[in-house]
Amino acid sequence: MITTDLFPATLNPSRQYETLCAGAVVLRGFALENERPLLGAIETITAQAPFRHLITPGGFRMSVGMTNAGPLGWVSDRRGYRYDAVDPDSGKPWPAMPEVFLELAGAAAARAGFPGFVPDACLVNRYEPGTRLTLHQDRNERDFSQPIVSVSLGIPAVFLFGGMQRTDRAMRVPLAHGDVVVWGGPARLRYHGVLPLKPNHHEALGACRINLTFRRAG
Ligand code: MD6
Ligand code: FE
Repeated sequence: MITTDLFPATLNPSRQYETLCAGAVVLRGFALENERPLLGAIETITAQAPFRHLITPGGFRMSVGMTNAGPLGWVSDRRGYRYDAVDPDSGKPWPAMPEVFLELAGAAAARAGFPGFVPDACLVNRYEPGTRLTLHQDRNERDFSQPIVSVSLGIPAVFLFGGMQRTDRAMRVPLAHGDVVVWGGPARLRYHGVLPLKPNHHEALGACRINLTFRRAG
């Protein structure tokens, strides 16, 4: 093989598609083509439904800032985790799912072997240096046969990718601007999280990482 060092990672065909385990892949740079429209759509969403720090059922303030787009939004409070059609801060429906989000999520899922994915929820997460997400499973969705598509933008992060038990040893997967992780089938309920972000700067987003997580929730 002569491809290894001739191209940047995002252009190198041999590195575009990385399998983490059965059902989970990283598509390097998959979102770069749509960078401008994606960032524009995030501005539109956060103007209507600003990032906020949710309270966990146990009473802790999450360090990740969150908001949503689409028919359903993921929320947490003292009563638990759930999906809701209404933004509890405004009392209004969440901002519409942008067309560029639907296209990107559907294309990434298809590339990973999950054709026909039409998300009804996009959780928008904002991380600043020091922010982390502890190991968890995504299990508030109705249908675990549907995958999850996760888009990383802005400063890099290390994604923790564990097993079916919280105590299983976790892989460390570095994620950069434009990388997309798709997650489904036998991997759908694996524990995962994000290590505390290191101080850094991104030309488009400053000292911030934004993660878009697409689900079929309802
Ligand atoms: C994040 N992601 O990357 C948080 N969940 O900021 C998640 O919690 C996540 O990336 C399920 C599948 C992929 C993910
Ligand atoms: Fe998750």
